[in-house]
Amino acid sequence: MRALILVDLQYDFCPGGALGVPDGDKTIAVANRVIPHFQHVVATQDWHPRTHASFSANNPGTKVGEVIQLDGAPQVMWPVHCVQETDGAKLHAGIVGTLEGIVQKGTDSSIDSYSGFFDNGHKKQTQLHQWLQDRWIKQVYVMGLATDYCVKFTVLDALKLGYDVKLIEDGCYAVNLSPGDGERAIAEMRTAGAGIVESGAIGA
Ligand code: VGL
Ligand code: ZN
Repeated sequence: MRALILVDLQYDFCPGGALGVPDGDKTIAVANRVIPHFQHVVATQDWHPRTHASFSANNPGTKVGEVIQLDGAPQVMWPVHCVQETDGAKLHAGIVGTLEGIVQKGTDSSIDSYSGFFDNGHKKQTQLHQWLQDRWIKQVYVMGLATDYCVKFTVLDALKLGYDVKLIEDGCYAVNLSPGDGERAIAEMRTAGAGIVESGAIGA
């Protein structure tokens, strides 16, 4: 059994949003093209308390894009984004079809969570692995925002958990804090064992 994982297709990651990814809204048409090919579709949702430690605004003296040490690990300072219950945190309403599952992440204010499976410290799991296990899913197709953060870490964790993973390359866009981050992320996912596919090649 296979599933489609839609990563963080939220307004704050689309152009005009708090952490707008260039062309991020182009993922929606890709999602709508591939959704009908999957029996199981699950979306992740970045869902932060306003006090979240990844926000530059909560770390006085820092600037957006800067990397600080947070509990001994590097942490990028982000603009305030995907705050629980705000419009920017909503999944894009242009997604057509039913999402069987929604997995929220980044809900602990003290630690960031790029992956849909674990927080960045790998201390706590979300329900995503169990959700997939409950449905006998062995293969996951992953697309969404952003290539160089949440998509990358979701793919790498899925591989570590033993899933056969396909990245839908044209369904992903990158933040590119440094030019080339998106390309490097794709290379890293490929090296780790992910298959790289285009949405047009996905059939029943
Ligand atoms: C993301 C930065 C901060 C993402 C989430 O969805 O890639 N990036 N929070
Ligand atoms: Zn976030």
